[in-house]
Amino acid sequence: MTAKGNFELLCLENPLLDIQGVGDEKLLEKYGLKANDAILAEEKHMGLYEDLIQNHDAKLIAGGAAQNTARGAQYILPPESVAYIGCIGKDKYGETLKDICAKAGVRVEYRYDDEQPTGRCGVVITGHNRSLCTDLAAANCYKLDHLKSPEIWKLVEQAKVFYVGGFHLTVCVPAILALAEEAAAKDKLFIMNLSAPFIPQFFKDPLDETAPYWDILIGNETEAVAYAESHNLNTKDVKEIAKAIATLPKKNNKKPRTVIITQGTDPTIAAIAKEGGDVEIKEAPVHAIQNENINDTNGAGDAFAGGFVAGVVQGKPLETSIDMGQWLARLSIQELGPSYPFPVQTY
Ligand code: 26A
Repeated sequence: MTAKGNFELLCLENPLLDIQGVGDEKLLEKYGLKANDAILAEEKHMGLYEDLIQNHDAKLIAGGAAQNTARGAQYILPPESVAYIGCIGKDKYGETLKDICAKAGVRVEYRYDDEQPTGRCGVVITGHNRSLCTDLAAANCYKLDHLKSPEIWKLVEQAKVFYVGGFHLTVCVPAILALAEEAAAKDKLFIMNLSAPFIPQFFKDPLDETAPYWDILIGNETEAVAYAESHNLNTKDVKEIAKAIATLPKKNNKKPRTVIITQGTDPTIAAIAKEGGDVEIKEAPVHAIQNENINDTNGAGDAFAGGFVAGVVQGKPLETSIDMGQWLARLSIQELGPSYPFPVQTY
């Protein structure tokens, strides 16, 4: 008999269908996109999705950052370990997402919106960069009521670790805080991801509201620098930024905070707060992957988070969890979009 999980990990964020195609400088320019960025779509971006499908041989793939992370964690953990919550529309794209998550073994509990279609993310690949342009639609309609419904709240109570994408700060802060409070009250683990530079830049207040609850914060180097800028930390040094975040006031003082900052192929930084205000810094090298083996980097950060969180759920030492993140990111980079290889490989 194979061991089964008990939905220890609960993830919340924005379920999206990725519409991913290979583009060029001209396509980026046409829609005013940066080569490596993640933004919310405005009116001027609405033609991008059809453009990708018609002219760039775009593929439809499951996306949504934390949904990618949920599938990644479940890739490693025993069956029935991971549940995921978000909002989709009553349409074909939504059913596609549901099917892909079911195949990945993730239990999804979507809220279905009556009016909005399932959200989509236009992904423009140029070389090793990816530009993400998201039309949230139904994903923007997640409601606290859904989380608080008896059936879903049971899953919340059952979970031991919560993972929330920072992208959800644009959607439903009360739901994030409800999970954060549950974690703090019952000494569970609350993990957040900074998700994109625009989150600390333009959603600073809701981000800061969640900060006291972060047991673990994950981000990359550009997000860390954006955080430092919006919080006037006067440094671009990733270690200094990680230290500053690690020592922010904390709600649950039984758990010291850890901050993990990835830096592409440069070493991953971990800042671990110690009692008395000290911070320990660790560095973990990335196992580089040969250029010709790279498919695309869409979802690499989500995969890192998936592997890392799986390690955390299994109670592995920090170094091992980081290595599991790097391992899964390396696998995902070799696949099309935020996907993981089949047959399943073991860490
Ligand atoms: C609110 N925004 C902008 C978003 C996203 C997002 N997921 C949630 N909310 N913008 C892009 N993504 C997802 O990020 C993954 C790559 O890291 C994309 O769907 C893509 O799968």
